[in-house]
Amino acid sequence: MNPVPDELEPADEPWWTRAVVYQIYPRSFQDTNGDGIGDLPGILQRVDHLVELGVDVLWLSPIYRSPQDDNGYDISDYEDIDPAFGTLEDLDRLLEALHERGLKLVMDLVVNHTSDEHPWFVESQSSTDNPKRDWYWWRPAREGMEPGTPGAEPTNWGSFFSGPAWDHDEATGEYYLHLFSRKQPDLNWENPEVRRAVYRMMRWWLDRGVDGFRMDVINLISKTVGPDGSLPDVPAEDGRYGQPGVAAANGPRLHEFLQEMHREVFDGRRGVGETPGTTVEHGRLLTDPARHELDMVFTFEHVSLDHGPGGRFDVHPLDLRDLKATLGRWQAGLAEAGWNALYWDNHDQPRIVSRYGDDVAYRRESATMLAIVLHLHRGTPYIYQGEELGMTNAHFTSLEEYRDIESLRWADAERDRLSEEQLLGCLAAGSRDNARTPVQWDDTAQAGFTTGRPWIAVNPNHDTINAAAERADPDSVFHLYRRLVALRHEDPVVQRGDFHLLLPDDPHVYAFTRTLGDEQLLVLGSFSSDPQVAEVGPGWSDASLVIGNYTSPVATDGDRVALRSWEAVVLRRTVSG
Ligand code: ISL
Ligand code: CA
Repeated sequence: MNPVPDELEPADEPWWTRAVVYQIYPRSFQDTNGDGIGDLPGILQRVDHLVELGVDVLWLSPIYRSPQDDNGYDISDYEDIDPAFGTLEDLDRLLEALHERGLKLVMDLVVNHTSDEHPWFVESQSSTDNPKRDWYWWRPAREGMEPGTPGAEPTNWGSFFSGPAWDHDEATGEYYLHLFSRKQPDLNWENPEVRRAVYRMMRWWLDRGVDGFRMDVINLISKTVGPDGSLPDVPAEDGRYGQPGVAAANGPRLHEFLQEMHREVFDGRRGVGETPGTTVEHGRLLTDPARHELDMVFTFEHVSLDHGPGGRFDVHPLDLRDLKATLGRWQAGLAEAGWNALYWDNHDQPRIVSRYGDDVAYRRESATMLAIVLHLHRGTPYIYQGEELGMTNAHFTSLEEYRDIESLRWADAERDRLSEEQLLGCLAAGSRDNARTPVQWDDTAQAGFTTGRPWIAVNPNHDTINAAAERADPDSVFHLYRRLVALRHEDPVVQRGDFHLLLPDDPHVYAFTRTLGDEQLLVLGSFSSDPQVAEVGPGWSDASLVIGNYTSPVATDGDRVALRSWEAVVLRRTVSG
C-alpha cells in the first residue's frame, strides 16, 4: 500500500471518509446462555472478530426493551435493554471494550414509531382527551362510513407489512396510523413535545457514551398533512390500499426536523439516515454538511432493481446496466456535496451473493467481486454480519421456517392467490429472513451460534461456509474483506477520489475510475461466469495491481483487460495533468 503523505490527508476530512462500519443483528450474532437468541455478552465475546476484520464502527440493530413484534424495531422503552439481549451493564461493558480497541458504537434509533406497548402510546390510546393523544396519528373513520368496516379507514394508505396502515380502536372509536405492523404506531412529529422527548432520549444515550445513531426510516417522520390536519389519499386501485410513500415520506418538514435535531442533540457525534424511497436530490440535501442534517444516507434504489411490480417478493434477474446507472447517479449526485453510505447486505435484504452473484458454482469469486466493486465506490462502506464470510440466502423449504413479520403477513395476504410452492419460491428469493439466519462461526451442530435451539434455523451449509474455515483459507472472502478495510484506511484515492463510470452499456462488466490528483484507479468487476473482455482504453498495460480476487496476474493486452468468471481487479496508474 502507498503511504499517505500528510498533504493528502486534510484535517477537515471527516473520519467517516476513512471508515468501514460493521452491522450486527444481535438476535442472530452469538448466543451465550443457550436460549437460542443472540445477546450482548455474545457480541462482547466476539469483539476480536471485528478487530481482526479491522472495522472502525459497530452499528447495532435495536436492543431496547421491546415486545419483539418486528424483532426490536418496535420499542417499548428507549432507555432500557430487552432482557433477551442482556442489561444496561452489558451494554456499558461492550461500549468500554469497543472504545478500548478504538471502535465506535452507533445505535439504531427507531423514532418514526414506537411499540403499542410503549407508555406513551398506552396513555395516548386511553382516551380522546389524554394529554398524549396527539403524540400519535389518531383520526376518525372516513365520513359517512361505519367505523371498523373495510374501506372506512381515514386514508387509503397501505402498511409496508400488508393490509391497511390504520387500526381501529374500539374503545375510543378512532383509528391510529401504523406504516409498519399494528404494534408499531407512528409518532406524530408535528407535536413539539414528541420531538423534545426524542431529543432528550438521544442525549441520554450520547451521555452514556455512544458515538452516533443510525436513524430508522427517518424520512418518514414528516408526513404531508393539511393545515386542518387532514391526510391525503394516495393513488391506488379501487378498493385497494396504496403505497403510502408519496404522502407519508419526505414530507415538507423533514429538513426542518432534522436540523432541529442536529441543533438540540449533536455535538460532533453523528447520524446516518435510512431513507427508503429517497431520490438523489433529497439525498444531497440531507447530507450536505453545510445544512447540518445527516452525515450520510442509505438509498434503496440499487437493491430494488431486481424487483417487479409486486415488490420484494417479485424478484427478477438483475440487468447490470441498471445497477451501474443507479449507483453512478448517486455517486455523481453526491460528488460535490453530500456523502453516500455503501451497502449490499443488511438485515432487510436477501444475501447479495445469492442475489447479484452466484452462490453455487462461484460463491467465493462472486462474493469477493461484489465486495471489491462496492468498497471501491466513494462513500462509507457497511459490512453486514456474515457478508464477510460469504454467507448465502437461507434456502428454506417450508413456511414453518420463516419468522419475519413482513414475510408471514405477505404470505397470509397472498395465500388465496398463490400456491404453496409459489409462496415458497417468492419468500426464498425476497424474504428478510435470508439475512437473519445465525452467523456461521464453525461447522459444529448449530454453527457455534448457540448450545440450544436457535430462534431461526441455522443454514445447513455451515458445514463448509463458516468463520473458522474462512479464517484458515488465505484466499477466502473474509481475508479479502480484511484487505478492503485496510485499503479504505490507507488509500486517499479510495477515500476521496472522484468517481467516473465507464462502459455503461456493457451488460456484464462493472467498470469505473477513481481519480485524486495524478493518481488513478481502474475498477473492473465481471458479473458473469463466462470470460469477459473489458475495453478500457490506452494507458493501463503498465498499471500495478492494487487488489483482485484471483491469485494469478491479470491479463492486459493493449487497451483491453481479460476477466475470468466473476473476476474483479483494481489497477493503479499515474496520470499526468
Ligand atoms: O419498502 C419499504 C419502504 O419503502 C420497507 O422495506 C421499509 O422501508 C424498510 O423495511 C425499512 O426498514 C426499517 O424499518 C422497519 C424495520 O422493519 C426494518 O427492519 C428496518 O430496517 C420498521 O422499523
Ligand atoms: Ca441468549
